[in-house]
Amino acid sequence: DTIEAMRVGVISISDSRSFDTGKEDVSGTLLLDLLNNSSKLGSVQISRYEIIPDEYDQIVNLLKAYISDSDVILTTGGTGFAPRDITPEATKSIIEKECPGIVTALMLKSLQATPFAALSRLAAGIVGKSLIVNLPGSPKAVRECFEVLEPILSHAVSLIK
Ligand code: MTE
Ligand code: CU1
Repeated sequence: DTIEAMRVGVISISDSRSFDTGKEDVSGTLLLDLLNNSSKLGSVQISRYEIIPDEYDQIVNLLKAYISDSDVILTTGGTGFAPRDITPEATKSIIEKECPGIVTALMLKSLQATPFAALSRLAAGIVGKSLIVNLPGSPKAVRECFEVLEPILSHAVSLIK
């Protein structure tokens, strides 16, 4: 597959984690940790990492900015049913090709872990040469979903490029 390092951007989307609440970004840092220590992913380079509130325009603008230097963009949070959860809508507004197989794989795995997985509306798609995947906000969900992505990401990236 790919010889160069896979460039991965991470966006943590959460009001409570972004405003100065003193709340740590556990899910975002866990995701960075999983990416940096994966034996299956091959060489990974974290291109960017940011924490932003559940604001539609901020999410869209940041996703657009990440596209230029990320092969994969992983978001965590804002996929649920709460009024301010709009990560999937912001993601869908810019994706050119939907990736329902990734969504199905994540949902299948997640539903095996908890029936509450049905409450995530996560999306996945391709924009230009970048793959965007939404993950739910909890560290547990991040861990479970990462297991699904780990074996497929480098092949996905090699096809997009
Ligand atoms: N998916 C997995 N794999 N594991 C989980 O524990 N939690 C669910 C769901 N998806 C969960 C999961 C719960 S409780 C919610 S409310 C939704 O994700 C939405 O989470 P979010 O709004 O933080 O994105
Ligand atoms: Cu929940």
